[in-house]
Amino acid sequence: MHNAGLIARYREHLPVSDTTRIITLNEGSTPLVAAPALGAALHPKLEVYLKYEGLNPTGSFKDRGMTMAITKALEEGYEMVMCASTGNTSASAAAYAARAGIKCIVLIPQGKIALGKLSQAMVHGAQVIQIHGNFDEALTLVRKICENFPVALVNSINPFRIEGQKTGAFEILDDFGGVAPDFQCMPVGNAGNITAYWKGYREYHALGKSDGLPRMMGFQAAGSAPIVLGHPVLEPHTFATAIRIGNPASWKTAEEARDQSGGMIDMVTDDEIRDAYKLVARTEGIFCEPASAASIAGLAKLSREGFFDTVTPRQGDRIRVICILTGHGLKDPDNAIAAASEPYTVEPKEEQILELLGFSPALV
Ligand code: AN7
Repeated sequence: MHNAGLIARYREHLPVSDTTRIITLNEGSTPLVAAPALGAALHPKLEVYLKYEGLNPTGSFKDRGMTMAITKALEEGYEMVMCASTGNTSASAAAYAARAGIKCIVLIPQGKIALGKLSQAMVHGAQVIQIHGNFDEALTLVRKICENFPVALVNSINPFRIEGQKTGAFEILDDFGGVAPDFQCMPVGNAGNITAYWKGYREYHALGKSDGLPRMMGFQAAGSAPIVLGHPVLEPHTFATAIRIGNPASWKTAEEARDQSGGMIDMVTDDEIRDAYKLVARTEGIFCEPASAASIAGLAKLSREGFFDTVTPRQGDRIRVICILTGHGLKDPDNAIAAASEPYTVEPKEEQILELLGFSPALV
């Protein structure tokens, strides 16, 4: 079936009318990839699936929310949108605003944005403003400006963003024929996405389109873990810059998702994230950005700690876990190269290459 975007696919569940002009890049309907090798490497009871959100048009899950936010901004007559961003929101907002023919302003923390994301915002013609400050400070400024001027705020405090993003849960349930997974693991930054998924899961369940609800497991980076610590972090740090957020806007609804689902919000160290980032790339051939790997790092941590030893699967004999891989690995080439070993450099001579491969030229 032709994918005409998630508003077309889930129109009946979204606040659009027949006359709404839909701004879409045919986002959504991303692959849910079975990850048997990864699952086996973590815990024998696990059946792991990866929701590969990096395959959205601008390379992250933000496109789900942005198709709705830009569509509604246009419908409401705005000619300018604005966001604070750790990178992916700005890339997505810039692309959808370009498609809608409206102006986009992005506020980003200087020097803390992965190269791919910055290049996207720039190439799509957004006005990029770097601040000597962090994401939380940028968001405070954006909120204030959008309150007082005719500019639509397209961060995830915009309820239309959450509406669009909840479709990720619909897709997972549709892929499984209405059987809810046991657990969903995902990174938590500003906490919009965990809020959105939980909303999506609950809505499908209420409509009888799902046989249950997953337990929501959110993971913050240890240097940026306000929800785990129970207080804002003034100077958040982590190499997973997408989730370098110290005071999440959707803090309360993230806690609701956790508590209502019987889940948890925990933290993982940068080393754990880095290991998970390499593990999924090498065992499953899936390249996600560091923040996304927090979901797998969290799953690995729980597996190691014996969390799953006493869990009874909802169905069958294995525990079904979805990890949301929120962004594509190509977003952040610097961290990819830093996490790998240097390539060899040789003369264009067969012997030199054979030597590296451990093949003996004498045998030819
Ligand atoms: C790859 O782009 O906040 O908990 O400004 O880019 O919904 O914030 C990005 C967040 C996870 C966290 N994974 O999601 C931004 C921004 C990736 C991300 C998150 C982000 P939320």
